[in-house]
Amino acid sequence: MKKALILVDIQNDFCPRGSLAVPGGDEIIPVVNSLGTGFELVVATMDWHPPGHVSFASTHGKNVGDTIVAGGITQVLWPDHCVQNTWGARLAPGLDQKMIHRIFQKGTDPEIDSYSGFFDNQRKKSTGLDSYLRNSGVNSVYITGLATDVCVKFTALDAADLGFETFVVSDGCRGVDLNPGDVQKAYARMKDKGVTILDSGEVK
Ligand code: VGL
Ligand code: ZN
Repeated sequence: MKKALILVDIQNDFCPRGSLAVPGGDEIIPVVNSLGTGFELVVATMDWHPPGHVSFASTHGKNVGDTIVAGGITQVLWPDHCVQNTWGARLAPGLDQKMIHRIFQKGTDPEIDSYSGFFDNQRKKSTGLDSYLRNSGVNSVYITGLATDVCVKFTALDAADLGFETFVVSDGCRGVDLNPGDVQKAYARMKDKGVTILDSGEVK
């Protein structure tokens, strides 16, 4: 049994002063830092968009929260966020970066968004996270990060689909709740998929 800790998008733009601030996003940092000490393998994903990305409302002259169809799938439009090589895209300063063995960038294709840390939303390309975990002998993954109802959710659903025993550490996550109830629905959907939701105190 080898386990890995996955840190999803713990970046400035998802923390309180960021452009897509997740309420209480920075509160997960001490939880994640202390959790990391119990893991042999820690990986991180980073939302890493080029300017003018398809997921930005500004790219289309539309409002945040509007939807468009792009590449045959529905795309929710967000404020500009996690633009490559900007402050907002950096990992949150309080995060203990020494524990991170490898970083996987996602959302780099200007035309395709990527919520999951494993695949883009059209499932065309892999980030390499799946093969990295497999080659490292990992069979169970513990997921933390931002945001519960977006990237954490899709990362957990893909992990379960790929056959990893999948845990989401709830006090190591915070959600956007763009529509109130999204976080609750996300947890219900993850549980349906066989994902275990637990508290950091329960991680063995
Ligand atoms: C995310 C919205 C847009 C996330 C990324 O990391 O949860 N949410 N891009
Ligand atoms: Zn994004």
